[in-house]
Amino acid sequence: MVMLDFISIGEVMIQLNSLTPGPLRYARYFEVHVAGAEANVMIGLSKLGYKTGLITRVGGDEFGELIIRTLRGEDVDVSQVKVMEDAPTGIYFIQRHYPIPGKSTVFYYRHGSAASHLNEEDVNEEYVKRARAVFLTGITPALSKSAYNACKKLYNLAREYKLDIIFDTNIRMKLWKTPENARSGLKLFLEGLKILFTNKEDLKILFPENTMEEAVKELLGTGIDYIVVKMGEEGSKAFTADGVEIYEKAVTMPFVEDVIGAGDAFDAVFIASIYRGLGVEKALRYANIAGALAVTVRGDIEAQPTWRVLELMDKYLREKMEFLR
Ligand code: KDG
Repeated sequence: MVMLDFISIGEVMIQLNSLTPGPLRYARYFEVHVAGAEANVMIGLSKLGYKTGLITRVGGDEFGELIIRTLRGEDVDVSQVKVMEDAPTGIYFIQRHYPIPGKSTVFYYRHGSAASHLNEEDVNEEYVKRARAVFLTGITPALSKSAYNACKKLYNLAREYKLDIIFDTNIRMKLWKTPENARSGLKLFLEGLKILFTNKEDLKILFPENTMEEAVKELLGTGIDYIVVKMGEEGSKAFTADGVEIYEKAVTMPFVEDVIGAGDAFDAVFIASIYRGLGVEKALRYANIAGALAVTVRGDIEAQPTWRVLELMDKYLREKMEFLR
């Protein structure tokens, strides 16, 4: 069995991204992409030289075939991908720049999809124990009770075998339905983490009584090494167990095509940079660059950077700052 650096569990879908901005009722052309938060992060890490794998289910249809080919093409291990003949591959649509210019809205058609049937049997102990780290998000546990149990098994195995656990809260209210469901569903996954990615809105759902600073303090108390709060156009903050707090301004791009997937590109680069020993400041800087690059294209994975692109962009942005000074 292969030895992998990072593994994850989650749904990969076909993304139908409207070619024209504005309300979908007027959209006539959609572009096909392959995306899903956990797959996006595995692909992002793969582009940065890490060996990754994904546990998932796809339908026995053409879309499932496309997903498997895409994962393979991006060098993500697909040995734990099951093809289900009696359930479809999930799809979703993206509406861009409406109602708010610069923002996108997601419409899911994933209920009853193959990946919503993920269950504990899909999590193979032999596969998990060979990995170095496990990446989980708050999306997969919201897909169904059985998918929740699969995530719980993966999380518990990771703890048992002392693998690093990285979690992105990624609360999708369209899936959880109520903040209470999200809060009670996700509490279990917040202990013993190496890295926690979150945002202000998710922290408010998870810790309704606390300010962001109080929530971060409480989480750091559970032994998390790094907490990263992604704030979109406002930049991002990283907090470490040894008391370091860093703020990095967002990198603004001259145009925005589609913001969906920026957070995943951010995660992949932050994780890769930490594991490469670049330090938290550089990790945050590179992650912001990756998030900014992701919004310049439709699709989540297409603009994810290599190290060379990160170095180039970093240099370009610094020179631009010097020039403007
Ligand atoms: O982070 C981007 C993802 O949210 C998007 O690609 C779709 O995976 C997705 C989801 O479940 O929302």
